[in-house]
Amino acid sequence: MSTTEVEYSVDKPLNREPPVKRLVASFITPDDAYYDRNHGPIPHLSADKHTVTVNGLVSQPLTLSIAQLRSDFPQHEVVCALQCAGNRRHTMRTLLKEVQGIDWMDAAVMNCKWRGPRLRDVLEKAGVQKNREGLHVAFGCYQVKCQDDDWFGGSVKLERGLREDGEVILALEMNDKPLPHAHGHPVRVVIPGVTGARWVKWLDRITVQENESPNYYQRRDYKILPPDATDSQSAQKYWDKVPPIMEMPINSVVAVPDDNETITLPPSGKVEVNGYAVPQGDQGPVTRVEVSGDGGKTWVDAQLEGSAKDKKWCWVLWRADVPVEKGSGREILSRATDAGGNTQQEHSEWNLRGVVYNGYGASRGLAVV
Ligand SMILES: Nc1nc2c(c(=O)[nH]1)N[C@H]1C(S)=C(S)[C@@H](COP(=O)(O)O)O[C@H]1N2
Ligand SMILES: [Mo]
Repeated sequence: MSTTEVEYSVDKPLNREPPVKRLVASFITPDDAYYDRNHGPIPHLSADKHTVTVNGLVSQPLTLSIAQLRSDFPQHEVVCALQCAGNRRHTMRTLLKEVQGIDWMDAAVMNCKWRGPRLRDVLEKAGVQKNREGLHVAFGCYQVKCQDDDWFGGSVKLERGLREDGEVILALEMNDKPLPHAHGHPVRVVIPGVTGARWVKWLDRITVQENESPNYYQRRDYKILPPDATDSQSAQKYWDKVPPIMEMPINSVVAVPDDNETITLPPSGKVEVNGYAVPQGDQGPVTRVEVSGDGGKTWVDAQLEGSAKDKKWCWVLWRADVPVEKGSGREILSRATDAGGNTQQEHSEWNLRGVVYNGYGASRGLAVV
């Protein structure tokens, strides 16, 4: 571990997002528009030397090389959105009340093609226990220390990890190339529909166990605390009681125009608006996006672009021509609905860590001239 070459540090990890306009320019997010979210340094691991150990409640513990992960199992491809639970925290903080955490705007999300063996095939090979009820599958990375723990880990219910239509994979490739170092090279977990914190990068351990991952980022972070947890002290009593965030909610954002822009109104009286929308957990795809230029009094249906309509786990990019009156302080809102019938509400409830904000998408402070 001490010999691993690393970039950045425990004290100053790499955390950044692209401009949201650049993000919505492409259905598959290109490598120069990936967001980065790290709780520690980025290790540079060798695909020739790295191994993943599979242990715990399995009859045949395994240690697999990257070559084995590639050649001993069918490779599965899935296109899906990866989102940090802190995406849109800035909106919760400015619209509702101050929260704790990095000031993510609307772009801590990406939509990529991932490829690698299915978790279920790897666990079957390890002889996963037949009575699966109540068990968890935990993912670990012991390569580098993190800010609040000595390692990084997360878990999901074993049933979720094994579901045939759940499409959980151990990704070796992202957008047809080996994973970049910053995004988990040589292997990371991909769990479509589930929050990014469980998509462990630089994966080196998979454990079938009776309890959730004991890691800090499963037990003491990435939870929606109730509103009376108003500071770190009043939060204490809730950490053990509140479940970890798993499935991400229905969401959308307005990317173009961006906040505080000046727009010249075309003769049509309508402004061209673009954004993205993501479905809730496994209830995709997004089936409808509505947009309002008058504070929610009237809504127009957006066109959902490209091939996303039938893709369950993806985001959709959308566009609409929306009537807006001239003046300052104008606002454009968006509201998404998915195949499961989930629809965004105007606001979501405040929580101390500012996670999972999914009120209406919005661009505010527009000057329409
Ligand atoms: N080993 C490890 N895996 C990790 C993290 C981390 O800090 N260390 N961050 C998690 C979080 S909180 C998110 S949102 C995603 C971010 O993935 P990305 O940096 O590829 O965008 O990775 C997850 N996997
Ligand atoms: Mo995250």
